[in-house]
Amino acid sequence: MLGRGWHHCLGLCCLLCSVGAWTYHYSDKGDYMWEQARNYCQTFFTDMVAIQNQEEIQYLNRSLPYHKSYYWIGLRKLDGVWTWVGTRKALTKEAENWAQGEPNNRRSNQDCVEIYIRRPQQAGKWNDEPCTRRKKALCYLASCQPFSCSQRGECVETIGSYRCECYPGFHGPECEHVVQCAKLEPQGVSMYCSHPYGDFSYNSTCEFGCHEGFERRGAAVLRCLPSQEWSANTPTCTAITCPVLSAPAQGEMHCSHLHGEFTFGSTCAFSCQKGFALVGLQSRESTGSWTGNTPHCEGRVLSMGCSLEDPLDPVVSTV
Ligand SMILES: *[C@@H]1O[C@H](CO)[C@@H](O)[C@H](O)[C@H]1NC(C)=O
Ligand SMILES: *[C@@H]1O[C@H](CO)[C@@H](O)[C@H](O)[C@H]1NC(C)=O
Ligand SMILES: [Ca+2]
Repeated sequence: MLGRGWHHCLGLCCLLCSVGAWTYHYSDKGDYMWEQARNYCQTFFTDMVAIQNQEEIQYLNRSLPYHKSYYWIGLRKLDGVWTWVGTRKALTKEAENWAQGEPNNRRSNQDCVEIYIRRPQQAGKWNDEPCTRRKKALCYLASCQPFSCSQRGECVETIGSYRCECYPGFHGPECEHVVQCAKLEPQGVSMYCSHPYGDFSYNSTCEFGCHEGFERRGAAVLRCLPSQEWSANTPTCTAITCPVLSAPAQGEMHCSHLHGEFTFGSTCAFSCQKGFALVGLQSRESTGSWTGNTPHCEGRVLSMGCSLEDPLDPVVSTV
């Protein structure tokens, strides 16, 4: 179930192995004092074994050969406290696995811990021993490697293997997948996106802009969140509105609205009733604001010479 097995190892020693998993190893050539044993483990493997649970103890007891001086583990007394040397964490009451009557600290110099492998009594239990005794080094090699979990999650060692705790935005056994957000295809809005992990994926950011004469309604920047949602709704661009114009007195106004009533792109043309002359611009345009001023209509007085400004549009004098 744990995927462990015996394998041929091309190492210094033939060892307990398993593939793609946390593996146990021991020094089959020599016996070492505790410090030397730790050094051996750290040199050739990851560190000395830190016993995690009964299952692990049973596994070691079942798999390792009997050795009369037994095996060192990575537990030792530091400032009077039993400490797992790999993590520097104190031994908890629940994790204790002492043999009967241990730790007895006989002759007050028993600061290191051995595990009784295949001992006729108390097999799998611990005993405190002087650190200068010579025993086999019991080491483990971590399954987690620097590139495990695609470097997008925490790699957590387990007995037979490892598991990935992916950072937000990533998923999959090796955190190989990235969260996808909906593809953005805004209309009439200019968009510039950067995609650090893939198109419209986690942490993609899109900036929005509007064409001249238009203004943005909504967020300027959207980010794809771990929840697969965008951080805000897509903004829209609306034509800038201008003040409403009205026809001059005695005149008329005809407007064309490209994008909306009296907005950017609107054009208004002015004319006067018969008998009145337009003074000022014939049309005004919205380029975000209105060009010019509204013209006005002036009553036209016909002189004796009757010089008509517009011969095609004779003006009847009201005078
Ligand atoms: C340890 O191994 C011995 C010998 O194989 C066995 O008799 C004993 O039950 C085992 N103890 C534990 C705790 O696994
Ligand atoms: C995602 O973006 C946020 C905000 O810019 C940043 O703090 C975070 O480190 C990024 N995460 C990854 C995994 O790139
Ligand atoms: Ca003891």
